[in-house]
Amino acid sequence: MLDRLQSFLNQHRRVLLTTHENPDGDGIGACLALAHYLRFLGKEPRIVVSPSVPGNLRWLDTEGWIEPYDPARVHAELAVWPDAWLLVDASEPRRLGLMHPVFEATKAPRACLDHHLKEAPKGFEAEFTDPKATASGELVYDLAAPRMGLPLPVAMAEAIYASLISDTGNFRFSNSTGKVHRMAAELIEQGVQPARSYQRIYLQDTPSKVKLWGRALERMELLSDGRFGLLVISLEDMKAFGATHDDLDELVQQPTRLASVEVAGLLYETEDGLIKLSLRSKEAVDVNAVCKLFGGGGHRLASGAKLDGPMQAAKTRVVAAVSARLEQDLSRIKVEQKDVQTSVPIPH
Ligand SMILES: [Mn+2]
Repeated sequence: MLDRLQSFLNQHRRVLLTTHENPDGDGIGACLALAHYLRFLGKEPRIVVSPSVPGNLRWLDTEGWIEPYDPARVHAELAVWPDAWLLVDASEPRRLGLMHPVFEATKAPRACLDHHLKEAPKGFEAEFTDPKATASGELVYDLAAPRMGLPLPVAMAEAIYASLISDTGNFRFSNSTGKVHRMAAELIEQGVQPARSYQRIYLQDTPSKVKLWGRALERMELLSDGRFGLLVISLEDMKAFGATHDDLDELVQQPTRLASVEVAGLLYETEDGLIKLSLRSKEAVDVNAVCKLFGGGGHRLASGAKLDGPMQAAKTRVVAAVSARLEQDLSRIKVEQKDVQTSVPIPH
């Protein structure tokens, strides 16, 4: 796959890198690392994201590569500038959000680089996906490190490290593979300072964010005998605290702090009247299957979808779907455990 990606890059000079709307640390880190690599190859990289780069990731952009998407003025030429598009950390064109129309209007070949578990990507001339990878940044490292030779420039190593910590929850999630840890070790040897990266990416909250989280947690609902912890945020809540979309990052994880919770959920209202759903599972429950019911997707333990409003109707559908999936997956585990117990001879 990486050889195919390399030959795709070889064929184009002006490469437009972008990621899904409301970019995260993996999308941004992988785009920046790719930009470093493309410059090394003598190419002309450009990164445009919608709506903009989150404040806690801005320090990674040491070259000032990232442009916030502006459909009206600055980016009128975007359909014609690139020789190729590369959508990073997503494999569904609609995830470009506001940039989707210009993506559809371009004549340049379009490709995606992604690690999400989805059906085969549609709407691209080329696709580079590997669901075994933990982060898009991991794929960029595998591509660039052997071809550039170590050490990588520190800013590039920091961008890849940001990808890894973003998609592993700072090496807490089940996708924190041995390979990811070995990669992190190599990046540290190339100049990454883990405490510095952690502080700059994670310890950047604003009072409005902490207060919004407080409101959400205060109203948390414990459903399905305490196994489903659900948080709900309305547009009114967002306005009351002057909060932004970035302030919701990682909020969905919070109910999993409770011992009883197997599935954590966040429902929040967006300006366009849709309800966004995020689900996280500790281990046993396949929340990707739930999100697929609503036309969304992601990973088995972390997934999302968009539902029609109003909130109460969306919530009813989500609660029913999650509780059904909880029953199904937890009863299967009980059966498996029983099988194990009866098949193992009890020593005397
Ligand atoms: Mn990712």
